[in-house]
Amino acid sequence: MSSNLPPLARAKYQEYLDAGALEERIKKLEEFLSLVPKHKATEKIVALNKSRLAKMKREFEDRKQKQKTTQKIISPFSIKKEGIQVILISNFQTPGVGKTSLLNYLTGAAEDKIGKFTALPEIGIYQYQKIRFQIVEMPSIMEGASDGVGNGKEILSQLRAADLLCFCIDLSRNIEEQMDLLVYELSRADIRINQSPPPLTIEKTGANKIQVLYLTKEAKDINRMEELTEEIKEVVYANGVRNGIIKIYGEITLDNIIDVLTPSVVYKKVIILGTKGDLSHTQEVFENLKKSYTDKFPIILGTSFQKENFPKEFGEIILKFLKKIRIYTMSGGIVAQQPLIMDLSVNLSVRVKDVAIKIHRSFYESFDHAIVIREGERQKRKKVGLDYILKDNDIVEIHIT
Ligand SMILES: Nc1nc2c(ncn2[C@@H]2O[C@H](COP(=O)(O)OP(=O)(O)OP(=O)(O)O)[C@@H](O)[C@H]2O)c(=O)[nH]1
Ligand SMILES: [Mg+2]
Repeated sequence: MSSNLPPLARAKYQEYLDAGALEERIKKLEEFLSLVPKHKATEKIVALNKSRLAKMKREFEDRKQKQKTTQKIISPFSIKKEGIQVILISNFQTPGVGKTSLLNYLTGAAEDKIGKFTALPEIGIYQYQKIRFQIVEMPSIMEGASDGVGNGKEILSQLRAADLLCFCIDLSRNIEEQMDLLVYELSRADIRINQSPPPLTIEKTGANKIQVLYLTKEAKDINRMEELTEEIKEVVYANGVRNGIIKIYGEITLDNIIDVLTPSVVYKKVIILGTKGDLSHTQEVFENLKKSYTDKFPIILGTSFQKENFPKEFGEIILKFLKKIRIYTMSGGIVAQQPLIMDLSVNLSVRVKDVAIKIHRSFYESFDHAIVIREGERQKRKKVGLDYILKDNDIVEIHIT
């Protein structure tokens, strides 16, 4: 153990080494990590032990899963997804931030529940241009939620399945306290906020060694590459991987490696909604909220349900942020009322091919050509092939042979 560590951390490490049961070992190692100061000299120790921790947690989850398979009960916190799922969440220590008010404003589904404590999820459907958004108010989460306090595990597990999360922050109260708790508990539940999955893959192989390959110009430009390669190998090894190829496509950190090795990590889009913007001094607080959090949260909105001040184009904001586009299919000259929602984030573009497959594979297999109608273009109507790149609001008619 390095002499860079404070005595308390060293003592905790010893407790970890002495601990018997897996759960106890996990706990001690987590406590150890929280006691290690974060700087250059401790970076590697932290990464190595995080990797060990991830491995132990995986083993622990596997064991639990095996025990559970026989006794499956449906949790009241688990919501079946319908349309684009948007979850409203807040900090229990700041009650009544206005989630039910927001749910009711968008969906009309909770008039008589405003001002009452929400203990179980409330659901409503918000329609925006024929697109269905399922708005779910989750009970607020408290300190220790990620350890299961206050149904925390069930709530966080539903958050992991959502398309979008809205942190609802009361602007008339301490915003740091509210933000800190949400960010902390989500991070402990392996929910990464507004991050893309890291540009790397880890494949297990038969060969008895760990190989690290830098495959793009950006990856090759990483400075201190040799040192990093050694560190990556150690971290991967500590995670129990003895042979494999690590392919790197861009700039990465050791934490990214651990994330890829941790199957429970999910990447979620999160926006912040400041509420009660009608109360005094909230304008100033809202400005602070924006200033402190824009780096990590590109969308921060100020709202007031008292004054019915809320973006009319909320659906539009969500679609853009989630990189989703609308495609209207046409058949025999009749345009469908409801658009198909296509995901731009997967391949960075949506092609006629993707739409054909989404409608039905047979449209792709027997494809002949497609007609695309696009408003505002000089040539409004075009005959195109499978690889044609589509834009938001395009109308597409697929012809088969
Ligand atoms: N001044 C003001 N009060 C609001 C606003 N939005 C909600 N409130 C009030 O805040 C109280 C709590 O609102 P709820 O919508 O029930 O809050 P919640 O977040 O659902 O609360 P929990 O479910 O208990 O977590 C109610 O009395 C609302 O009328 C607002 O924009 N301005
Ligand atoms: Mg509520």
